Amino acid sequence: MDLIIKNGTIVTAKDMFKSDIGVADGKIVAMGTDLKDDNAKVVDASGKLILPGAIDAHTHLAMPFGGTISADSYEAGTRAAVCGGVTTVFDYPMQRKGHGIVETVEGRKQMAEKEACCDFAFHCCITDLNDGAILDEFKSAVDYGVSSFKCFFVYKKEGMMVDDATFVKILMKAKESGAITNLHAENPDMIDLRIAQYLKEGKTDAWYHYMSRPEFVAAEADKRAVHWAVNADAPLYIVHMSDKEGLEAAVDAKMKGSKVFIETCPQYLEFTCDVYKRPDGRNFVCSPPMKGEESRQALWQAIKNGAIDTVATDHCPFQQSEKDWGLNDFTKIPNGCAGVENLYPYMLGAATDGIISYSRAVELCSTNPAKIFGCTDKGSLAIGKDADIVVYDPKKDFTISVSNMHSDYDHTIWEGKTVHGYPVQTYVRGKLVFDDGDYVGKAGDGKFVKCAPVNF
Ligand code: DUC
Ligand code: ZN
Ligand code: ZN
Repeated sequence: MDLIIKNGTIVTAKDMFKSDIGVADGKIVAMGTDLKDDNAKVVDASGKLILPGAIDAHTHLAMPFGGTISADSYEAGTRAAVCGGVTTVFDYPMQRKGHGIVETVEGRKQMAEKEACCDFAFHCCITDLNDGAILDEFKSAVDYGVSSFKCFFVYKKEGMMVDDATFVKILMKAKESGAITNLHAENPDMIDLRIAQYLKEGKTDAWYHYMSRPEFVAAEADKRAVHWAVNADAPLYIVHMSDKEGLEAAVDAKMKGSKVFIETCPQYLEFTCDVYKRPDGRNFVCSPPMKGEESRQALWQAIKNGAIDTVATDHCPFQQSEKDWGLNDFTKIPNGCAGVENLYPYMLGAATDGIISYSRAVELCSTNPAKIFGCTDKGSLAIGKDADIVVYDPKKDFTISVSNMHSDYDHTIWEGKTVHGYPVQTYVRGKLVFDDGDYVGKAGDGKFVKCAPVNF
């Protein structure tokens, strides 16, 4: 063996137990007590929890958006990821009119192969069916290793929105091809109507970002998406769920047996729309925006009772100077916030605080995303799985600040937040990449994760 992590407590989505863990050639090869091998490096993890690396199922790295490019490259974003215990990210390449899926993803894959510090997979955003050719390509995309496609109900002017007919075609073809459809659900016409009204009235500060897309604007789209998925009998994954009414509709469909999966993000669990009243409110501008306290509570309830399937970040940071474009006009603020380094500490911190169990945090951040998106080698600590391992110290408190993060952005919405418990080591396929506060890996360590076809 190359590595033995001894005396720790293993956490799976189901239980926790004392065990050593042995690694060879990037895989977990042994679990049990008193593992020995004179050739192996031995790490004493007494008092620590041993977790599967998190899978952040939602990032936008180096994404052209809002008149600029998101501030974290594949290198910076994945460097930050491993320093927060994330060992795989799912990024979102954007297919455009006239271009194919594999062609689009291949370009991003080549960029990531050079830069990535953790493993990476892709969901491909579909913005145009190219007269049906894109639907015909779904099967080859799945064979290539991309088994999820994303649609936007918003971003009409940006040429990213799909209409209902296109959405239903994608839902059905994805199902037939062994893929799942992801959706960003907000109602674009209501947003445009409300923005126009607020700008006309001279209401231009960040609060009106929230006011132009409040709860009912997301809820209509959540319900419409669920309606079409139920009727098409096709799997649907709603990204960044933020509102109570939409959540309830999705949970209702799920309870009745439909394959509706729900993702939320730490920012919707931590903050409410009140952040948009702060002097730095523009820094919290992302879409969908944070909602009211009732929604925040409902999301936590669904985290606790099992109704939410995954927590991911929608990591899409922009620099302060870019956020400042919207000082006098909220529509000019590039949408997105940082989060990839905070995901696992935040959810595990909720476990340390007794709000959820460690197993539930692992299920939400690792085991479920692996299952839903066909990462067959990842998502749990078991013999034969990739040795993506996080050593977590439940006693180490950590106060988040831009100065102790490992991204390229220059501010964070998480500034000053203290989490109880923190990762102390991260291994990607057996290689130590984060050690006691320091990044110790190198760009290019990360590998493309070929996702298996998914069948629900
Ligand atoms: N929302 C964001 O805030 N940023 C990136 C894309 C998105 O849908
Ligand atoms: Zn989105
Ligand atoms: Zn997103």
